This record gives sequence, structure tokens and C-alpha cells, in this order.
Amino acid sequence: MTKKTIADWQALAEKELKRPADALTWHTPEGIDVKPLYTADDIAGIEHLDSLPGFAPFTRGPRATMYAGRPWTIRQYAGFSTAEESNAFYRKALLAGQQGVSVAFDLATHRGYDSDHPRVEGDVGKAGVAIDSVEDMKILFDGIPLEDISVSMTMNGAVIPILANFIVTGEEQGVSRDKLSGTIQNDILKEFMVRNTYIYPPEPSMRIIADIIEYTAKEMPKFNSISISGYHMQEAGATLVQELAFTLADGREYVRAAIAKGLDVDAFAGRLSFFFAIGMNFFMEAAKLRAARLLWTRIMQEFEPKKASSLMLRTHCQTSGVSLAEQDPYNNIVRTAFEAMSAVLGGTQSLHTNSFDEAIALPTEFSARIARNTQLILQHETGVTKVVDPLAGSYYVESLTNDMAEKAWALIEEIERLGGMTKAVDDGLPKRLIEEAATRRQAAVDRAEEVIVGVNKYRLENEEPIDILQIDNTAVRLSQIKRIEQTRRQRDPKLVSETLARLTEVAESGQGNILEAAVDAARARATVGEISDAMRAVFGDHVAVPEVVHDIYGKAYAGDPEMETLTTRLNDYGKAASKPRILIAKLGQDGHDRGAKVIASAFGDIGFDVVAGPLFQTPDEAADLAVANKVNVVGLSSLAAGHKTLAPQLVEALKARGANDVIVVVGGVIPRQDYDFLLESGVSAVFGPGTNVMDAARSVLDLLEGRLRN
Ligand code: DCA
Repeated sequence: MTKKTIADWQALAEKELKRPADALTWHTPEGIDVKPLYTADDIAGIEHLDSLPGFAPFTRGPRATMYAGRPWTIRQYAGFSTAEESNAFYRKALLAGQQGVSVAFDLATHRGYDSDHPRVEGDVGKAGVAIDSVEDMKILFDGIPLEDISVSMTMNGAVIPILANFIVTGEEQGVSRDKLSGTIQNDILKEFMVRNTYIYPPEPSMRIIADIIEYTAKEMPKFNSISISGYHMQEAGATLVQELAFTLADGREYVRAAIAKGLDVDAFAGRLSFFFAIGMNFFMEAAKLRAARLLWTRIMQEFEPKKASSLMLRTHCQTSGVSLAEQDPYNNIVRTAFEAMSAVLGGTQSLHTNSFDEAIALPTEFSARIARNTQLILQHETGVTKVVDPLAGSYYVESLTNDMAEKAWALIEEIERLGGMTKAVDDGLPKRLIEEAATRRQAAVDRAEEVIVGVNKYRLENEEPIDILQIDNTAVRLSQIKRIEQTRRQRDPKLVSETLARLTEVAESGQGNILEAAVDAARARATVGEISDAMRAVFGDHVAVPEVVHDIYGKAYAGDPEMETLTTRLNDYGKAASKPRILIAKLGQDGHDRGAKVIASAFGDIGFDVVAGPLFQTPDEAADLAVANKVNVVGLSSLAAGHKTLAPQLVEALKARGANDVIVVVGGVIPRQDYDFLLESGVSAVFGPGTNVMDAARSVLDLLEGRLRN
């Protein structure tokens, strides 16, 4: 048999296709052209191919034996309502096969407010557990031996009081800090880019991180000082290359901050850890993790560490929340299983699998069990743990690993040219690139160029809502307030004010370690809010100016009859009244603004006058802004479950200002079960997850035209 060449294949392919084989190339949002066929030619000359797992550059995994020696940690992110309820949930999950704890805090805690603060009425206990002091933290870990179970805490803004509370909880459980194992997220740069649960401006926030790295390096050798996170970037719409590049560039910045503090690189680098999202692009996600390890080694070599572990990227992964749909929700189980497999093939150290109902609510016990079992089945039934890095040598995956590394490196170099990530974040480049990618993707989904089964194709005519977990926010808040009051009554007020004053002094002088000072305050039972305020007094609050990208959504629809009809209707409306003006509002401590940004951008391109409201408003502040800007519509974007408290308050606040004619619509993560409640409270329309933006714009215009007729 004569050996066939790629030219032979191309000729055969074109005969089969009856068009050029190039037509099959997939142009991904990352700017990578994925061809229909890969051969040995595609991987010729790639350097890392000969590497072995456990050795630099770790492309094939940080451990020599990987899952054959020890499978990844099944670490489900959870937390809701009170410490008692979350504790019961963790204990059950650990008995049922979960291997590590991962705490989700509520947004009030994230932003350094106690549960009795007036700004957090809609947030307490909603998207995570409410923690106000050591007393809550002790209940959260009651019966969970902190000596044996590693605990991850997703905390960035209020990272100092939370880590301090954790350390004191360990002490009071009889576990010294050197025995505590786990991870604190502590990654503030990505908060300024996408997630927005920051408190202080970038500079003091970087000091806090350096202090935590210093403290943990000295006092907590088993604790990972940071979880440098790309997850939220992908959730906010970043491409996989952007996620990879910005995360590693953030990591480099933290290393520089710690070294500037006087630390030896080997004293802390082995305890830096990472966190990535794993979405539906199966092979590319696995390639991303392989490329991440390769590039991190390259970055760390600059700092000339002596220990091999300082070059090693270890990571947690979570399956993608945005890949889940409200429609036909059991499809989400399938999506999550594929994503989990991809994370595992990429060599993750720890994994969270999302529950199928997470597009609309917190997981129920039932959905959490399926999510956990997805990982248990992978570990015990599929055989994937038996062989290290099984994708190695695949022409496609190796070539993709190389492409991802090259593309991400180019972006990392661009960040360097801008002066590093803190500077780039200040200038807003990463945020803008991510928002552009998010808007582009929304247009691709709305136009069904990117198929989502059950959403923009194969959609069911009728769907029954599924059972969801509802939190009685008011009851949680009242019980938290009761405990705060009790804690305040029982503590030594002099000790509290002395330790808080010392914390302020350390923050102000730049001398000493902030975390060390906060541990004393936490031990004296100062609350999360008080400890945060002791630093606020020096550092101030970070205030972001909302910016909206233009001409991306509109461009995707250029010349489309659907867009033209809408534009004509908008123009007609403008002639009869005035150009319709909409305020896109975010209320409470919910900083997830991808939806709000995409809507603001798309509505602007469609022809609305858009006022992008700032984050963290109260209903009264949003109503003031609406009145001052004479808007016709307020679009409230809610992703953190505060809508049942905040939307009715917004309607009332508008009425109180005589703005009865302003239409209120609500969009975001709103369960079907809440629609009637919202509509009865004066909301005119609700747009749940998976809403096509053009459909939303048409509905808003219908409402406006209706008002004009009456
Ligand atoms: N053979 C021998 N030992 C192994 C092997 C192996 N094949 N694989 C892992 N181990 C060891 C590790 O070295 C580690 O011990 P060490 O801490 O003393 O070095 C231990 O087993 C645990 O394994 P590791 O891979 O570190 O897994 P985790 O403890 O789950 O940590 C990590 C994972 C990503 C580093 C951590 O930061 C984490 O848990 N992040 C989670 C973040 C999170 O939950 N975010 C929520 C959104």
C-alpha cells in the first residue's frame, strides 16, 4: 500500500464534501482555527512533547503519578442561609463522598458588611452563608475536624476578617494554625476585572494579599495563600485564551508583590494555587490546563526559584455556570459531566461539578447529590484515573496545547508592555476585552450561530418548573442580627476597640502584618463589619465607573431584517415621544454584572438611550438616578437572588418619587416560581436566563408603545 499524504486526504475530503476542505475549519472565539484533521506534521518541533509528569514544565501534570496515585479532590462549593444549615449540608456531603469543603459566603460578608447593615437587606444568607463573627464560623465547622479536612474559602473583599475568623476557629477547635490545610481565594485583581466583590482600591488590596502570603508562608505551611482565578473571567464572557492569559498575568503580579515585601520566592511559591472554569469546548479546555502549567513554569523561572515545586501550577476547576440553561434543565447534568471529564483529562487537582439547577437557584439536596455523584462515577467507574495524562501525544490536543500557550503568551506580553496587571486593570483593558467577547458571544447565541440544545434549538413547547431551594432571607437576617447582638453583649468592649485600633494603625503605617492584627481582633469577637471598617477608615472604598462597550452586538446583526424592524419601531416611538431611555440597574451587593453589561451594550446598539447604573445601589438610590435621568424604563439585573426583596422596593421607591409611569423590568437568574410575585409587585416583565436579547428589546418596546397608546 502506498503511503498517503495530506494532499491525498485533502483531495478525498473535497470529493466527499464537494467544496474546499477549508470550509470545515472552525474559527473559535479564541482566534484559533481548528482544522478537521491533525497529523504528525502539526506537532513537529513542539518542545514540551518529551516532558514527563511531575517534572518541569509540568504540561503532563504536577504529580508523577497523578490520579493513579491519588485522584483529584471532590470539592463542592456550597453555602447558604445560616451557619447551622450550611454545616448540616457539609456534614451530609462529606459522609456521601465529598472529600474537601468549599465555602460560599453571602454577598454581605463578601463586601465586609455585618448582617444588620441597611445596605444588605436583600443579600443576607442568599448566595452563600452569612458569617458575622467567630461565633458563626465555629458553628459552620462544628463537627468538621479542621486538622483532617481541607477547607477552601471563596473570599476576596473581606478576606482579612474571614481568614482571621478561620484561624481563631481552628485555635478554639484545638487545631494550631500550622495544621490548618485549605485555600483562601484572596485574588483581588480579577474582582476589579469581573466579579466586583472588592472593598478597597487596588493598591491597599495588593498590600493585603502580600500580607496574607507573608503570614501563611510563616505560620500556615499547609495552607494555600491564594487561588488565582480565571473562573469568573470565563463566566463573565472571556475567551479561554483571555482567561488563561489574564489569570497567569495576575499570578505574576502577586509573586512580584510578595517578593517586594521581602519574601524569598521559595518561601511561598509552592502554596500559590489556581482556579479555572471548564466550559463546553471539550478538548480546548483540557489543552488550556496543560498550557497553563507550561506557561506558569515559564513565568516562575524568571524569579529563579530553587525548589521545583515553586514552578508547579496546581489548580482547582469548576464546571461552567454560564454553560447551564434554565430551559430543559436536565441537559445540564450532561453538560456538567462532559466538562468534568475535560477538567480531569486536563489534570485538575480539585473539582467542583455544578448542579443542574444552578442556572436558576441554589442546589437542592437532590441536585447536589447528582453533581457529586458525577465525580464519584468518574473516579470509580470510568477508569480515567488509571493512566496519567491520557491525551498526551494526540496530534490535535498537543497542537491545541501549543496554540493556547502561544496565544495566551502573546496577551501576557501585551499586559507586560502596559506595565503589568495592576496597571492594565487600572486602565481597564482586560475588562473591556472580556466585555467585548461576552457581547459577541451573546449575539452568536441569539442568532443561533452557536447552538445551545433546548435554548436556541430543539426548545420544548412547554416546560414545568423544577423544584428549587428557596431561602427565607428575612428569617436568616433576623437570626443573624440576634447572634450579633448576643456576641456584642458578651465580649470585652475595651479589648475589641484596642485590637481594632491596632489593626487601623497597622493598615495606616504600612508596618506589621494586617492579618496578624486582625486575628487578635477576631479573637476578641470584633465582627466582620467592624474589622473591615477598621481598614476602610484608612484605605477607603473602591468605586468603579460603569463603562459600556459599543458596536459589537449591532455589528453582528448588521443588515438583519429583525434588527431593521426594531430600529424602525424605535424611530417611530422616538418621533411620537422621545428616544426611549433605559436605566440598567444593579441593586444590593450583587456584583455579577456580565448580564447588565451585555444588555446595556446590546440595547445601546439596538437604539435605546442607555444609562448604565453603578453597582451596589439601594432601591432609593436607583430610583433617584432614574428620576434624575428621566428614564422610561428601569431594567433591574439580578443574579444573586435578591430580586424578591429589592424589586418591590424599587417599584415603591419610584412611586414615592412620583415616577409611576416608569416601567420596571427584571432580568437575570429569576426562577419561574418568582414570576407571579414580581409581576404582582408592579414589575412589568421578567426575563429569565437564556432570554434572547432581541426578544427582550421587543418586549420592552411593546410595553413602551402600550403606555403611549393608553
Ligand atoms: N501522590 C501522592 N500525593 C499526592 C498525589 C499523588 N499522586 N496527588 C496529590 N497528592 C498530595 C498533595 O501533594 C497534597 O499534599 P500537600 O498539601 O502536603 O502537598 C495532598 O495530596 C492534596 O492534594 P492536592 O492536589 O494539593 O489537592 P487539594 O488539597 O484538594 O488542593 C488545590 C488543591 C487546587 C491546590 C487547592 O488550592 C484547592 O483545594 N483549591 C480549591 C479552591 C476552591 O475550592 N475554590 C472554590 C471556588
